[in-house]
Amino acid sequence: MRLVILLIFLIPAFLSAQNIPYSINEHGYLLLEAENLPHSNFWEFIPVEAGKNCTGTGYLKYVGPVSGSGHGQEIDTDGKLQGNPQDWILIPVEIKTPGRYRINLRNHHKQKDGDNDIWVHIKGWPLPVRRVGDHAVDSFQWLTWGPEYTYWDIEEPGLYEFYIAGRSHGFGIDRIAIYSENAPISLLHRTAKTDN
Ligand SMILES: [Ca+2]
Repeated sequence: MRLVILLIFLIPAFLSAQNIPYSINEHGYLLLEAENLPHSNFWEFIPVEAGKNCTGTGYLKYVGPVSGSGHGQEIDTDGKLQGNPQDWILIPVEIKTPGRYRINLRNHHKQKDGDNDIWVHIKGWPLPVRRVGDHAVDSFQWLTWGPEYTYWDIEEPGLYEFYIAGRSHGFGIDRIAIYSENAPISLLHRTAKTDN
């Protein structure tokens, strides 16, 4: 009986720790709070502060090693700057409708430059890996550069493991959007309760 009671408590905890495949909704997008995803200790959970325009319970800030060195490395043609896959934020997504997919990050950082970018890619997808970023200071907003030239033309339905790999210290991720190019972006942004 004790074992049964123990399992009743442990099974939900076990399941919630799994990174199960996510689905693209009927409008063509997926929206996640970054802090709900499994992450290594290269990512620090920062709880939401009163008055801050952050959604969910907070955000994840990258505190791991710095990779790449500034301008001239908008792309990683060798795929060697993403570090260990165990430190990536992984988002497994079931894609049912082929098409062009993009990723956007509602982010936070404190400098105009130096802590303002990050790598995004799909596991096993051909190189290069591209970096995306933002120039806003101490605010929560979607990326200001990167999504326009970072996309994946997915031709076959299946499971695709999108990932985010740290690049600069202090880059925080509040929300993650993965969406079909055909998804109405205005609808995507309205779903954030305090969006900008
Ligand atoms: Ca969040």
